[in-house]
This record gives sequence, C-alpha cells and structure tokens, in this order.
Amino acid sequence: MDKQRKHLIRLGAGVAAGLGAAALAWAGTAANAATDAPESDFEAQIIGGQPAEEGQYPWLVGLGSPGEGTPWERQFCGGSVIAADVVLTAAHCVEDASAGDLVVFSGSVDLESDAVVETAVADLHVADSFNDPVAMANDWALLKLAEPVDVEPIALGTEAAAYDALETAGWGNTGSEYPVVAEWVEVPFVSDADCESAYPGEVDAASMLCAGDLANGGVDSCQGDSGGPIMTPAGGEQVLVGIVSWGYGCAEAGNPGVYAEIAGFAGAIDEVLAGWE
Ligand code: 4AZ
Repeated sequence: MDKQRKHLIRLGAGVAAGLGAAALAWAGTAANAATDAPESDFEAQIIGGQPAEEGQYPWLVGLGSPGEGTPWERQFCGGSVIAADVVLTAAHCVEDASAGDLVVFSGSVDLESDAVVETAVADLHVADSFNDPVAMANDWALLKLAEPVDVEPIALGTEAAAYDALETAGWGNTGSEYPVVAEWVEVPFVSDADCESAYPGEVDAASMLCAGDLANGGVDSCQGDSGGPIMTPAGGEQVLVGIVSWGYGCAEAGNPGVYAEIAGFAGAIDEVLAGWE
C-alpha cells in the first residue's frame, strides 16, 4: 500500500473517531506546510530518524480504529503505556472519540508483525484543560484498556528541565512514507524562550516543551507520531517527558516540534489514575 492510500485511511480513521475540527485544522496545517516545503526537508529520513529495534521502546503503542485491515493500515496516532492497563496519548488524537472507536497496538515495533497485540479501550479521559489557555495547551488524554498489556511501562518525568538528550519515536510520516516499523530520532531541546520566539503567542510554556534543530531542521516528529512519546534517557532508564503534539510542518528550520510537557499536568494524570483504581 502506498503513502497516499495510507494517508486517506488515516484521515478516514480520524473522521471515524470523530476528531474535532481543531485536530483536522492542525493536521491540515502540517500537510499544507509539507506540500509547500522544499523537497530537501523530506528526503532525509519520524523525520531524520532510523528504524527502532524490537524492544527499544516496549511502552510505545499505536492507536488505531477497530475493524478491518492491518494494524499499520488502521494506526493514526501513537501512545505510551504508563501502567499495565493505561495508555497516555494526545488529547487531539481522541478529542471527540468514544472508547469503542479506539484500539491499541502493542508488542512490536512492526505493525505488520504477528506479534502485535490489539487491545480494546474501555474508558477514556481527555484533559479538561485541553486548548486552555491557548490552542493545543494540555494536549493529553488517558486510555483505560479493556485488559492489561504485557509490556514494560515507562515512568513519567514530573519535573520540567532543560534536557541534554531527548528522543521521540513513532509510525508517523518519515517524509517519504508512513513506515511499517516505528522510527526514532534524537531531537535537541529548545528553550521556552526560543520556542515562544518561533511561535509567538502560541506556546503555553507550562504545558508545552519544544524540541528540534532550530538552525538546520531535519529532525522531528511528524503527522502520525502525535500522541507518542518524547523521552530522556536518564542514566540508561528512559523517562517520558512529553507527548508529540504539534508544529508548523515537520523538521523545518525555525519551526520546532511542540510536545505536551508531562511535568505541567502530572498531578492531574495521577488524579485520573486514582479514580480508575
Ligand atoms: C501532526 O500533524 C504533527 N513536527 C505532529 C508533530 C508535528 C507536526 C505535526 C511536529 O500530527
């Protein structure tokens, strides 16, 4: 199946899941920017990355629609397992969806592999403060799975920091395709001040963190990676510090990727989890 076909399915999945106008508008922004961007931005191989090894990010899951087709054909966002039966993803991925519109793919970086486990979603919680105080602020949601999944969960980073190293991963656009095997890439940390300069009036520093190569571009998350993790490999143990959220285009110099920053809403996550126990 070619990229165009996957793209159509992906949009179809979004509509089927009842994604709101805001999410579609953001997807549109990314798609339009991609069309307008110089081709060179998209020849590099997530953008600028490489295929993830099996087991590299056990908590990385795909979010998709139930029904016909392979997991790769149905995947439209990413997510991270943070407890045996809980996935953290982006609010804009599931904004107007019902639990029954969603399934989670775990167990392999390869979405065409027989090892992929498909799990139904029993309940979902979209952040009350999503889009407050600015569009895309507090872009997080929790999915309660119908059954636990047998993968290692990732710990949450609960304090904001200037990170030495960050990496992000997912099945999103590499610039030339939607890969079957998840890609990952290292992305430089971008300060709140630099991010606010890049996107004046659009950054809520309390709930967003930015990453990318401001000067050169070339490395970024992109459409389809939304909801997936941005992590810091602190002392060999990966910690989840953010959620792929938005950006203007992908991997463009001056337009960093924007991530929902866990530290800004870790307390609110804990409250939802406590209510689910
Ligand atoms: C998207 O449309 C998207 N470059 C995700 C991440 C980024 C841009 C767009 C960041 O899902």
